Amino acid sequence: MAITEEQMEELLSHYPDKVKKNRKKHLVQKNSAETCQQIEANTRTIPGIISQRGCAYAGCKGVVIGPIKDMVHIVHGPVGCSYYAWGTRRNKARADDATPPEKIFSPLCFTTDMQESDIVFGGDKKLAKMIDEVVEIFHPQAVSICATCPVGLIGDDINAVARAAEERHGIQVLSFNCEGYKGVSQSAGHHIANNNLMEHVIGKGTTEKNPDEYVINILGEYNIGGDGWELERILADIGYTLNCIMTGDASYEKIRNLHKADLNLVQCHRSINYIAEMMETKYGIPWLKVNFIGVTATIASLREIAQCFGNQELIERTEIIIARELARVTPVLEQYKKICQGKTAFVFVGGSRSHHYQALLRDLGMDVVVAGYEFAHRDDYEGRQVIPTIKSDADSKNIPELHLTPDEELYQEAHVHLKMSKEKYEEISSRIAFSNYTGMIPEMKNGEVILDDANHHEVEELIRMIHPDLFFSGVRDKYIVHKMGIPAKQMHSYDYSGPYAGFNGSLIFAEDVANALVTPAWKLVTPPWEDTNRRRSDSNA
Ligand code: CFM
Repeated sequence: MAITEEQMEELLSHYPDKVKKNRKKHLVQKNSAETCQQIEANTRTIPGIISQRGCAYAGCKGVVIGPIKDMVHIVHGPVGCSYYAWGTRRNKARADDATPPEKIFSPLCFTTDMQESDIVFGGDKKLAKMIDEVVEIFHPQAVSICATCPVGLIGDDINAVARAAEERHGIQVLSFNCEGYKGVSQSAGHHIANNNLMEHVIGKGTTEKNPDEYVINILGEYNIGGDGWELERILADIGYTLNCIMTGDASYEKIRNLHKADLNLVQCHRSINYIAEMMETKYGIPWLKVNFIGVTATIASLREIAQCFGNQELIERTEIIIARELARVTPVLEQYKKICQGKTAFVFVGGSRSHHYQALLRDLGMDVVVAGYEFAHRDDYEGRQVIPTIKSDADSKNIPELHLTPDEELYQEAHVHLKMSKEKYEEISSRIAFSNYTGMIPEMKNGEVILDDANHHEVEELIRMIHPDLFFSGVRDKYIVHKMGIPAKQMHSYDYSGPYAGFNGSLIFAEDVANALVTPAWKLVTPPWEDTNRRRSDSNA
């Protein structure tokens, strides 16, 4: 059910003129007749509007750094920044040959718990003492320090503290100046984390190349609800060596050896595209955008990966695994599809899932009538070809771009990484789009709405106008939508469910969605727009 032009107008009509003008640029209705529709993104949220975004610290510590399991991640700041970011993302980790259970620190919460006296007299001594304690008690492989807002305001030199601690303890201590205000959203924190890891960790492991044949990394996969483990299962069955999933269930040593892969797969483009790009410049490793959410998308990605290596045996093995998995999941999915077919969804998540989950919802016969991102950039909506045209403002200039050059020892051309002739690589590149992402908008259907940096008002109005059958978003708006009589699924941590990736993930997702659609609970709720008594009392108030 497409939304009308009048409804779009009504949605914005509540704003003062200046705000209306601004928000209009963040709201696009898909028009298939236009080849490249532009949206405004990654700009500062209008003060006073409560949006769904997080902060730079959330993107650095919470998203990219936090899942590295055998490092201790110290949050330098008041206790709330650490406590409220603790464990909520469900990035799972488990022990393995290299990481015994006592070396898994990612579920724990470490903070300097800055007090007023630290703000007045400086918190650096407290931080240094805490690193000493952490090393003595936990013996981590490495330590990270993530700064929250007050640290930047009072000017604690966390880099100097980190350097001194490295000398005292002989392990790496990484410092991230990811103060919450460093950007317009958590996206700034991704970039800060990417830069620091690239400069100081990646490539510092052994320099020998992995001798296995098809060595891959998955970048931007954080093992939420165990997603990464399902991908590991499928890829290992096909015959790939998974060098590292970054950073879901990753160890420090694996990140140091990230450069040992032949090919980088990029799942979440938003949070990790900087590393994919920088590794291509420095090591020559090609990267491929994939999507492992949904059966159709997973199959298409698996076929593309096999094509990248151009090996017939690998291509055949891929088909065998696809056939095996399809035989198992299709009959079950068909049953769920009977419930889901024709239903509509509104998907509003961070910076990549609103695109990825459209593939899975389409598998189930559902339409996504509104899709939006909290903090994506224009390239995530429109495709990477727009990157040179994106205007950088004061906020985006806040984070330095690293200018890397090819590594003298480790750089190899892409065809050498993929173990093929230059001619063959060129032939494959004409079919496979390496180093590219086409974005979300091109895949959406006419009339569907694309929404950037939504706020509560817009979410509520859109829900009221289009009455989707399901709402996928975060915990901040989930309960409001519940109260409007519509089931809402938490798409960041999957509530308590998952994995949702790959073949097994599709089954679990389909079951969760079907359950949400058929549960009678929603029929027992009277949505406010249908409750005439309530309407009257509201207007009397
Ligand atoms: Fe990438 Fe993510 Fe996402 Fe993201 Fe996030 Fe997340 Fe997300 Mo929550 S890295 S952009 S900063 S896919 S935590 S695992 S679900 S907002 S859409």
